[in-house]
Amino acid sequence: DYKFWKTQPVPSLDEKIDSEGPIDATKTPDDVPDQPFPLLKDFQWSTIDIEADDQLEEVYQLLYEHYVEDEDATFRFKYSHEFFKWSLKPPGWRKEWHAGVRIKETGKLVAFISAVPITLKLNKSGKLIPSVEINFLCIHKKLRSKRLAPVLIKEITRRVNKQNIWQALYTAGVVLPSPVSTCRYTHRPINWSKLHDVGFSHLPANQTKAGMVAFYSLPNATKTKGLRPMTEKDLDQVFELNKEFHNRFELVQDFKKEELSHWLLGGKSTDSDSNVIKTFVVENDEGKITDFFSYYLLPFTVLNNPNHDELGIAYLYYYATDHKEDGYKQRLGSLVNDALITAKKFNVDVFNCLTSQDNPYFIKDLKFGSGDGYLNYYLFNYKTWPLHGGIDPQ
Ligand code: YNC
Ligand code: MG
Repeated sequence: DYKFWKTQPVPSLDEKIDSEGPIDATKTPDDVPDQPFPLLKDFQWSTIDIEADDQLEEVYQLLYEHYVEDEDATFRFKYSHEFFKWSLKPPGWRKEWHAGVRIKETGKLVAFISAVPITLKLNKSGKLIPSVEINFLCIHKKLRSKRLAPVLIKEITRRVNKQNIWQALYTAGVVLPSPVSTCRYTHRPINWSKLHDVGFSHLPANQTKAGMVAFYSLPNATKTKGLRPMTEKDLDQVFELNKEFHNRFELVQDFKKEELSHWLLGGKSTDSDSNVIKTFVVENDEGKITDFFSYYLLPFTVLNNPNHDELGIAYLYYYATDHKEDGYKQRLGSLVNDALITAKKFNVDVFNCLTSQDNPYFIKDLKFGSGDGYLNYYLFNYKTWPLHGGIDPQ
């Protein structure tokens, strides 16, 4: 019955939305308590300095052991140090927004939650909303169901409010009051044999393993003329292309140029040598960037398997094209097919995408199959009509 969420500025599940805007009355940072929310006596707050390797390693260990798993506990997300630096240190990041809880006596890190700054844009109203994105909420398995999560959420809210920010975006597999959109995960096997070995993909009746491998095989060379990895020099053009393209969608992140650089090039200033984020552009004969696509790499730990301990996974991220109307859907499809091909080089076993953006246009053709997982998108302290998109492709 959402004892905690009922007390928060979010629409209830049965609420009819008839207006857009903040839910809470306007406040100022001075209205917000200076002191952290109290914890039970054996615990203490600890701001994590992720620029210190040993502290980053503590977050890594906590999430490695205790973060999101699939329903059967066969796989768990495996974030790397580099991934954390990419996702927790975008331009404008703040140290106090990486909040941990430690056991007083031993100093052991047992819980974590993070916020990073983003600007949301609602294209219907044109509103720009200074916000944060909340991620990596994690509590040690032995401390579950003790109502610690609400304390973490209230404390990160306090720290964000102190900076005069009152809205947040977050996603979760669980249903809470109330999703602004829900997307489904889809999966495109790259290395079907391995996916089958670890129990991720099943052999359909009337099929052979060799047949499945053949069905999913991809050429070695990409098809789009002028395709190459993005570099910092492409940033101005990619920025404009992305901005224009994002007008298609109802809720987007409004990027400053240096933010886009961070999210697409991984904070590397000279070239795109990040191991986490891969971005490719298409340059035509006149030197114009006509398209780009990107994906990030986030493996799964395979739990309890004698032959494999890791699964390579790519997630489709941002893309844009200047192709319009007739050629549009086809162009998207061939770009993403090239994304699949480039991903083979990075030991990707499965390529994932959500039913967000215009992904439903190519999901079936490119042999993505619907998964069991859904991802719910939430806004904190902001009411808006349910968004379109996130259509189920099957
Ligand atoms: C969840 N994922 O409903 P009610 S996603 C939010 N997001 O509250 P307890 C969640 N709330 O129903 P546990 C949640 N999961 O009574 C549960 N809840 O109102 C709610 N898993 O607390 C739940 N990471 O401490 C209930 O539960 C209350 O010990 C129960 O801890 C939960 O990062 C959790 O899936 C998820 O580590 C920490 O199970 C734990 O079970 C765990 O008794 C594995 O909590 C890892 C995992 C979640 C990944 C994520 C986004 C989080 C968003 C949080 C909300 C942010 C709001 C905006 C704040 C900033 C505002 C500004 C400005
Ligand atoms: Mg708890």
